Amino acid sequence: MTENSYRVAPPGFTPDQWEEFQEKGILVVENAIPQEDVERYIEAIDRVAATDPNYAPGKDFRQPHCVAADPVLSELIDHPRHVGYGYDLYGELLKLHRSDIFIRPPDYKDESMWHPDSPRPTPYAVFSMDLPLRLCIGLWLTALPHAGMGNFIYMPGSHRNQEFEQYYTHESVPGEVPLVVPAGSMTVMHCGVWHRVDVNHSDTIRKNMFVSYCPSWLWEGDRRQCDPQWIETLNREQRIIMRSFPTAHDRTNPPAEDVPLFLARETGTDSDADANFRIPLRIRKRKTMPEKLAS
Ligand SMILES: O=C(O)CCC(=O)C(=O)O
Repeated sequence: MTENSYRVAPPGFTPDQWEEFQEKGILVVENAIPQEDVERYIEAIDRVAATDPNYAPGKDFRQPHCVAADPVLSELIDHPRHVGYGYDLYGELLKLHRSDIFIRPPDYKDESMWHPDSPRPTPYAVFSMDLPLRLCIGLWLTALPHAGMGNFIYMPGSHRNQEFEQYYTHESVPGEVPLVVPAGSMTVMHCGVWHRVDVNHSDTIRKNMFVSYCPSWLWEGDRRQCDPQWIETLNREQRIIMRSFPTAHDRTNPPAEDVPLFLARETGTDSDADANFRIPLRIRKRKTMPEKLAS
């Protein structure tokens, strides 16, 4: 494969977004998803739910590893609308950590209490204070014009705290923000942001998806290995980002054919300008976006 046949990394954080993300731990991008995609994703969610023996209409539903559950959802693995945010943080070792469908029906009682994303007893922040080791993209497919609709509720700036007085309660906290957004909005969230889920007193069924990314050496959150036949259906970047490896060693040392994942956005090349070109591409260091900003 020649360099030209690799894809350039899709856009990620703008400088303003990166500043806001560092301050609040979350970005809310309204109208990020076109209406036709909102409709396609809702149809796919409904197809997946309809064939799941655990789904009952009117009941709460969560489907992990949803990118493998329907071909329309597989496109979320490397979707240019959001994959660049993950690539900015995890660079050439980007991996899809987990993907979930959520259906929060009327009368949903906030089972999801205040928490940051796992792990909890020894959070990732113990090791990585500034950069999240998980980045969660939220795709909000139902209009949420007010609170009390099973909204996602978060505490801006809380990604800097490993303790939270209301942890594992449903208590309302001064400063909390219920996500009130039009259908087709996207969130980009640091895994350390404390959040909970609101009750749903409306007659609207809230449907959304989470697609999370991490470095490839971190354990994936919703699978061990992927079905090889499903992997065959994916494009090159999707296959790489799923990181479905036969050996644990591959997690830290991906095979040569998986490098580069993407070409650099700024230069269209597979290496940093100041790289050590004596080193084989497979193991040549490449900077992530925060490293580039710092250098
Ligand atoms: O249903 C939701 O909005 C979020 C669920 C949740 O808190 C989580 O998966 O960590």
